[in-house]
Amino acid sequence: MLQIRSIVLREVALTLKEPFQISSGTQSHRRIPLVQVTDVDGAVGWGECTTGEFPNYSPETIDTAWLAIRQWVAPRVLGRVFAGPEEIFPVLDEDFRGHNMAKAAVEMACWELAARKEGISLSRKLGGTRDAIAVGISLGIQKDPATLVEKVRAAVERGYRKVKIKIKPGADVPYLAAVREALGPEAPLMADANNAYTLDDLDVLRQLDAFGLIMIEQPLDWEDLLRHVQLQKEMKTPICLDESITSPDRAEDMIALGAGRIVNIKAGRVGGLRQSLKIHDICQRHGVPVWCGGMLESGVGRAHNVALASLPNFTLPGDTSPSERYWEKDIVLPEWTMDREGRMQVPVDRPGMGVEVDLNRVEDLTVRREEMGV
Ligand code: OSB
Ligand code: MG
Repeated sequence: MLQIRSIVLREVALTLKEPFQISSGTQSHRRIPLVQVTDVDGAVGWGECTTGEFPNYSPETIDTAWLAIRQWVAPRVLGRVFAGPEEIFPVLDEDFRGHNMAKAAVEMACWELAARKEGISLSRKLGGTRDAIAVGISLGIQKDPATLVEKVRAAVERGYRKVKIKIKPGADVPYLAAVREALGPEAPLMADANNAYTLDDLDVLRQLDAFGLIMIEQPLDWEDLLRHVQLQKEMKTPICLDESITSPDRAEDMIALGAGRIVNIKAGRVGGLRQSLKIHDICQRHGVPVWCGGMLESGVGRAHNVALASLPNFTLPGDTSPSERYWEKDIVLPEWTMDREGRMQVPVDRPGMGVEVDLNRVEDLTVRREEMGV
């Protein structure tokens, strides 16, 4: 049984070690909403809202999520008796469109609480089977190909199992050509366009086939499956969808239509862990591999990603880099680490998310706080 008594929403301000540029914008700082839920027995769970500051990735932002949690999400969850966290999403879904990241932040905190209370890891609560996960890195757009080559080289030397390179028109073919040339045919590379192309760019996109990429992520518009179908027919490189997959139905559509061959699962984007598990299962049934995306999360969101990535059909390395890739100091203890072979341990022997929130540090970094309770 799960009954939440209070929800504390905090916005923490963190500075990235280096600015992160994607085709639709650059971030150097992160404003991160954290959710702390407490149940009627005093048990606690943590979640992170993966919204950005601007609506350039999805329509949601930090501020719309804050409003949605206060106005619509919290009132549906507080005080209500659920058999378990899997019952939360359906309640949040009823006559309540969109706001997936706001819904997910609270839903995920409840999963964490439930796992902690049962004394099992979040990984095992979700059906995870791995003790360690293979880790990739996502590199932002760089000022020139030479700079990118050095970043990719350093990432491969550090042990990352997959290097994702952000691309956009004007920073694509010569950049990827330089990297492939310098790192050789075996380097595990992929590209992510964050919707930057249209079918008018077919010539450029077809040239990407020459680079032996593991996949190209979200080349076309986020609401567009049909043009991805057309593009996948024209390209050898598997298309992976990120922004387009907002629900289990969209994943089914992708598979049925042939709009892509791989799915990037981000729990925030799809409304939480229940929806993520459904997408995982659908893809597994169809032989479609999935991997865990990232949204430059703090150690809290990362914990959820690590747990999710421990499920069996997460067969490709995720954007689940260790804390040191993003922050001088993370907000959890211990921090997330990766060995020289690009492996991250899943904390299966610790209850819940397996790390503790550094509350003093969180208080220091908090710029806004709101408590909701029954
Ligand atoms: O498209 O995967 C993306 C970050 C912000 C917005 C969109 C994306 C990303 C990343 C970051 O690629 C991956 C990470 O968290 O390391
Ligand atoms: Mg992406």
